[in-house]
Amino acid sequence: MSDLHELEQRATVELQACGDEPSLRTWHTKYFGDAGEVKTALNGIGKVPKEQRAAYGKEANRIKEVLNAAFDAALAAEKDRAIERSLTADAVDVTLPGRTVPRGRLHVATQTLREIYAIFADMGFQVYRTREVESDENNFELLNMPPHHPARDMWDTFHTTTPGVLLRTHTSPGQIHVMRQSAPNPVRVILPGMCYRYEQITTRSEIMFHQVEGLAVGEGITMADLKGTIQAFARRLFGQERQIRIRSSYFPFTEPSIEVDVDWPMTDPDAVRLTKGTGWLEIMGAGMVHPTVLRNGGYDPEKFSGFAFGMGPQRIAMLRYGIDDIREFWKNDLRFLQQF
Ligand code: FA5
Repeated sequence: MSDLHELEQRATVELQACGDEPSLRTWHTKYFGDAGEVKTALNGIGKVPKEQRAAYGKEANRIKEVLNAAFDAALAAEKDRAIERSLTADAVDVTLPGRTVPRGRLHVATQTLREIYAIFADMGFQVYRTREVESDENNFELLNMPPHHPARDMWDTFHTTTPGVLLRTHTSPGQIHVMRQSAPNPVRVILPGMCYRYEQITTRSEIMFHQVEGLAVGEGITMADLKGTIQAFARRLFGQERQIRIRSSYFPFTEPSIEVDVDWPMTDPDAVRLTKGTGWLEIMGAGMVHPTVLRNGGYDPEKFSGFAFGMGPQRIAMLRYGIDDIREFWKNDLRFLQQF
């Protein structure tokens, strides 16, 4: 019994002397570890004379409870003190004004693309994405431009080291992908994405630029549907007052082919430069899908017809905001980007 009381006293004094968490842990191992003194004392009950065993056991258990509770309390108090110490040592000055995070925004090209998606979504067009690295076959041949076709001169591009694999010059090869996935069901999609051309960079032409292709294939689709769709689109994007002009044109993959211009009021000081003095600016090429292309896409041209268009959102943004140089789009000059 006296050994037990000596143990209790010694353990209590040592516990009070512990000044941090590691010393508390060491104390705990010393008394409560596998070979700890409290455990040893409890195990020693067998050596106690039989008549004292009950009292010894009771006392040993009481001491175990008391020391355990004292340890828990000391550990909790030490943790509180540690928090207190860290708060005063690394004090945060809550009165300091916060650092402002510069607010980003969508690129003007992305904003224009999203406006275009929204307008066509209202007209029931789905957005369909296709690859930027294309085969010569999809970019040219299946669009009715076999090797050596003179129209290929309009669309020179960057070729990869793999023969027949190139960066697409327009979004039109997407037409082939969509048709082959959908035939013989009707389709009504737009295909936005980046295009690449090996050409002279000027204020109006870049070597990489976006296009938004449109394609509708079904039974009984006519030029009137194409005209109506383009007109509705232009009204939404440019407002009721703007006029559009449809000119005949040529593309190997549409027949007949057209180009669409938007009027640019000559009262605007930028008009002469942007429209080369004509008062009109081209925004897209379009036409009725050529029977050969329909066939390449898996549709019977006797039964199905369709229209397609391809527009340049950068040119559209230039028109709307009076951006006088297409090179601004990829310069990443914040003074330009922050205006939109
Ligand atoms: C084409 O690329 C045809 N694939 C369009 C088409 C699709 C016709 C479906 C018929 C049916 P074009 O080369 O004209 O056509 O380009 C279409 C539009 O892309 C142009 O009106 C212009 O807005 C934009 N664009 C063309 N080249 C550039 C360039 N270098 N930089 C910026 N925009 C360009």
